[in-house]
Amino acid sequence: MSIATAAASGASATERFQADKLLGVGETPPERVSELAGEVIAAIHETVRKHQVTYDEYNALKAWLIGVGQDGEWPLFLDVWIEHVVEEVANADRSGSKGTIEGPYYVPNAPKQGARARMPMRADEAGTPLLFQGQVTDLSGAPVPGAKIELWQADAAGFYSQFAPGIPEWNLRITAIADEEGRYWIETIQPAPYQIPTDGSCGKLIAAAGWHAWRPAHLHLKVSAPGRQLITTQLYFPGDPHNGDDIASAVKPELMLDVVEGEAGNVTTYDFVLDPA
Ligand code: MBD
Ligand code: FE
Repeated sequence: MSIATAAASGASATERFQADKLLGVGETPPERVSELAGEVIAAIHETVRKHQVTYDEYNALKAWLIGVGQDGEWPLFLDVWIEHVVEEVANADRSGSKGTIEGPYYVPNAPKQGARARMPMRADEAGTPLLFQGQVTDLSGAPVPGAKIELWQADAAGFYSQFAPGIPEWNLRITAIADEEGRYWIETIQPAPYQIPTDGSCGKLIAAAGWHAWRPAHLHLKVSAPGRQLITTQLYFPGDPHNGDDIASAVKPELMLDVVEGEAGNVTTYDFVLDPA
């Protein structure tokens, strides 16, 4: 049986990033590169002086940085510890739904369904059934017909398809198209909290620093429509022990779901408001 390893999921995340994210990225002007790289390097010098960093510590850092690359964990490291501030800056001017980080496990072009949809899942998929429903509107409250809702999530063991072994390719990944009133209903299951792999370099940093390795359970979304700004976000479940100390700092109060327990499973309603493009 194949088991989930940091190196395998890291390699997949690195390949995914190289395939999807580098197209159409323009060249950064040299003045900008010089300013940004120069300040980051100067901040490191400052830390070395302030804390009188030794050669042993410098070599430990060097070994760790090499290991992050060898494990393919740069996507994980950057999205857990850096992306939330990039998102904060990028989305500061929006008035519609709150965004948060994308993370390393998005895959474009998940199977398309209509407004009444069921996540691709295994016949015996574990986890509490969850009906995730809502409506997409614009800033004036007018429905956005045919809005595209991309939803991806971990399974009830905390693993993502295409990044952990033995899971069907599109498991718990979907592109749903809202109806004429911007409404959607997606049957899924409640995801489990996500633990940063303990056997890779990010896990080693976490252990060496005495931090915890957890993200609270979450749904990932990209919601979009022609003439509107795409929003990338996540939604969280009340009562999760890590809602208050997400290692990726990606929880916001506006992103907390209200989950109602029913006979056939749980139901949650979340409406999205899209900013104009
Ligand atoms: C995840 O599931 C995630 O969403 C982020 C941001 C980082 C690591 C794992
Ligand atoms: Fe995630």
